[in-house]
Amino acid sequence: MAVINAVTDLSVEGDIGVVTLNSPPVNALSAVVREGLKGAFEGAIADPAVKAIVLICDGKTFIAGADITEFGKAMTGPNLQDVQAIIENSPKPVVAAIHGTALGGGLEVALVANYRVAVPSAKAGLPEVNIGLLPGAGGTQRLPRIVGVEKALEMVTSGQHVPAKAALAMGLFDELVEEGNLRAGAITFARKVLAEGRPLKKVRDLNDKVEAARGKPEIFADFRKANAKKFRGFMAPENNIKCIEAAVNLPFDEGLQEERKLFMELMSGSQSAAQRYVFFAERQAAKIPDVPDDTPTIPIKKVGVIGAGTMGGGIAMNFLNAGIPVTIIEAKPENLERGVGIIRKNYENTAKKGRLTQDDVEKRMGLLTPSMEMEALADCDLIIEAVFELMEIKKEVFTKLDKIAKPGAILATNTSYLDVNEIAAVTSRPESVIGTHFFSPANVMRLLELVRGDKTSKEVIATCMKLSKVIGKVAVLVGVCHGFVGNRMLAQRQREAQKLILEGAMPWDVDRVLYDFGLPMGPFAMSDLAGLDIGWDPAKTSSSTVREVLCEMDRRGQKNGKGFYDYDENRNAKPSPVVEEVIRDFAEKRQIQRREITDQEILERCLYPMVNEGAKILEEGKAIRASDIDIVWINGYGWPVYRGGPMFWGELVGLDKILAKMKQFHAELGDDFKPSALLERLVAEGKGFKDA
Ligand code: 3H9
Repeated sequence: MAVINAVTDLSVEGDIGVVTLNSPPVNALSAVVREGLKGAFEGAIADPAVKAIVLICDGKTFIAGADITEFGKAMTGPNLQDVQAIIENSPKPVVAAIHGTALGGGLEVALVANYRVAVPSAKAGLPEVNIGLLPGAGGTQRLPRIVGVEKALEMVTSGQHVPAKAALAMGLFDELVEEGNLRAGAITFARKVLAEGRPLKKVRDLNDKVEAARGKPEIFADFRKANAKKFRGFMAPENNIKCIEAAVNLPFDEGLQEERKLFMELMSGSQSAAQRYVFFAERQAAKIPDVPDDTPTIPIKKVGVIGAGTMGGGIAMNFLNAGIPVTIIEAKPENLERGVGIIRKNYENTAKKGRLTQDDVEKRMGLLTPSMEMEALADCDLIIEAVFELMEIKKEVFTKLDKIAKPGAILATNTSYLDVNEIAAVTSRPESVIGTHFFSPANVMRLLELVRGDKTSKEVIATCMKLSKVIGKVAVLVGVCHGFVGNRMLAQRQREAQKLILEGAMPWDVDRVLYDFGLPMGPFAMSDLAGLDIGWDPAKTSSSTVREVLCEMDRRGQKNGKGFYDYDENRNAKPSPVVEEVIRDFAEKRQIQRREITDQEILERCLYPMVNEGAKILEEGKAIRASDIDIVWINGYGWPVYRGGPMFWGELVGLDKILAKMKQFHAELGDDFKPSALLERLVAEGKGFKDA
C-alpha cells in the first residue's frame, strides 16, 4: 500500500487500485484531500498493474462536500476542477464507492467517476443551496444529464438527501451492494466492468435528457411559479435554476462556465456568508463550555408529559416519532380523550399525505399511554410539565411530581417566561429540574430553548442537549430571565410596533416592512392569525390598548374574519378602514401627534432594539454566545436565514451605526432605547459580538 499523504492511501488489490480517503469528520474536500486525490489517481493511472480504480472513504461517510471552512480564504493546493479532470479523463474505469452521504462536491467527485456503487443506507444530494450556494464543480451540468431536468431542479433547489434506493432508481447510483461490504462489493463491480469490457461512460457526454427539455422554457417558468413562495428573498435557488437552464441550452463546457460565474456571484454575496455562518452556528450551539461532550447522560427510555393540550400533545409527538414511549396525563377524561384524539388525527393527516403508513400511525399511537393518574409517571426517566402558564399551578404540579418521580428522573417545565429556579425550589431535587421551552406547533418547530436553572446538573443538561437531537430539535441552552432569549427580544419588537401605529404608521405598513425584510409575517398579521383575544378577558377589559378596543368590537382576528385586517372568505387580508379609524381615534385621545413614519424608521425601531436586547442578554450571560441567539431567532421566529440572525445582521449593519441610532432614539423617545453597556464597549473597542 502506498501512502499518498496524511489522508490518502492507494492500495492495489490484484488488478484494482483502491484510493482511500480518511479525513475526519466528513472527508470534506480540503486542500490536503484534493492533493491526496490528485496524487492517488495519478499514481493509479500510471501503475500498469492497475486496470480499474475504486474511490472509497473511511469513517462515517463518503466525501460530504467541499470544506466550507476554506471558503472566503485564499486557495491553496490543487483546485477541485483540475482533480476532477484527472479522474474523468482516466483511461481506466473509475468506480466511486459510497456510504454515508455523498454531498455537494462529494457527489460532484462521484459524478466524474464512470460508475457509482453504494450501500443501501447511503444518501446523495447537492445541498449547496442550504448554504446559499450552488454546486460549483459541475454538479448542475452533470446531474440533469443523469436524472433529467425536473428531478435535477428539485434536488438542487431543495438540497434534499436522496436515499440509495431512489438514487438507484434515478440512475444516480449504478448498483447497491451489501451493507458493510462496500469495499469488496465495489471491487467486484469494477472487475465485472473490466470483464464485460464496458465502455468508459462519462456523464458529461450523456445528452438525451437535457436535449429532451430543450425548447421547453415552460418547465422552468412553471417551476419558478410553483416555488415562488418558498424561494422568496433567497438568491441561491434562482441561480441554481439558471444553471440547470444552462445545462439544457448550452454545450457542456459553456454550461460549466455559466455555473462558475453564477457560483462566484453567490459566493461573494452576503446571503451565502450568512447561511454558512448559520451552518456552523447551529453546530456550535450544541457545545456547552462547562458541560464537555463526555459528560455522563441519563438513559431516557420513557417520557411523561403532563397536559394533553396543544403544547403537551405536540411535545409528546416528538418522542413518539423517535420511538420513545410516552405517558400523557390530564386531569379530566374529556380533555385526555380530546388530546389523544388530536395526536391521532395529526398522524392520520400525515398518513393521508403519504408521509406515514397506517402501520406507522398505529405503532406511534401504540407507544402512547394516556392516564389521569400522576402516579403513572413513576417509572418515567423524563417528565415534561406542559400545564397552564401560571406560577402557582406549575409549583403545585412540581410539588406533587417531586413525590412521585423516581430518583434521578429529569423534571422539565415547558414555560415561555416563568422563573425555572422558583419552580425548582419547590422540589427536593432542583439539580434535576430544567426548563424546556418548545415552540408551537411543538411537533413541527425545530427550536428548543433549554433553560438552565442555577442548580441544574451537568448530567441533566448533557442528556437534554443530546436528546433534543434524537427528537430532531435544535437546542439552545439559555439562562433564566423573563422570556428567555427569544420572547425577551420579541417583546422589544412588539412594543415598538404598537407604538409606531399610534405615532403615525398603520399595521399594514409595519407588517409590510418586516415581511419585505424576510420575516414570514409582520406582528399584526401574526396577532390576527393567533387570535386577538388570547389572554383577553371581557370582564376586565379597559380599552387600554388598540388590541383591547378591537376585541371589544368583536374583532378577534382571522377566526372571525376581522382583526387588525379585514378578511375575505379565503382569508385574504385587506387593510381595514375601521381599524384605521380606531387607531387615529385612540392616538387622538392620548394626545399623540401623528406624523409621517418612513419604512426605514419602522425597520430601525423594530429591529435595532432587538439587537440591543441581544447584547444585554449576552452581557448578563443568559446566552452563551451571540450565534446561539441567532439560532434561536432563525429556528423559532422565522428570521430569514439569509440574514444570519439578528446579531449577525446587526454586525453587518454596523454596531456603531446601531449604537448611534439607539442613542438618538434614547434622547428622543426615552428609556426603551437605553443602549446596552456591552454594545457601548464593543463599539468603543472596535470589536464584534464574538469578542464579547
Ligand atoms: C460544496 O460542496 C461546494 C461545491 O459544490 C463547489 C466547490 C467548488 N466542511 O453536521 P455534523 C463538520 S459546499 C467543513 O455535526 P452529522 C461540522 O462542522 C458543501 N466541515 O454531523 C462538524 O464539525 P464539529 C456541500 C464540515 O453526522 C462535523 O463536520 N456540503 C462540513 O450530523 C460533523 O458535522 C454540505 O453542505 C463541510 N462540508 O451530519 C454538507 N460538513 O464536529 C454539509 C460537516 O467541529 N454537512 N462539517 O462541529 C452536512 O450536511 C452534515 O455535516 C453531514 C453529517 C450530513 C455530512
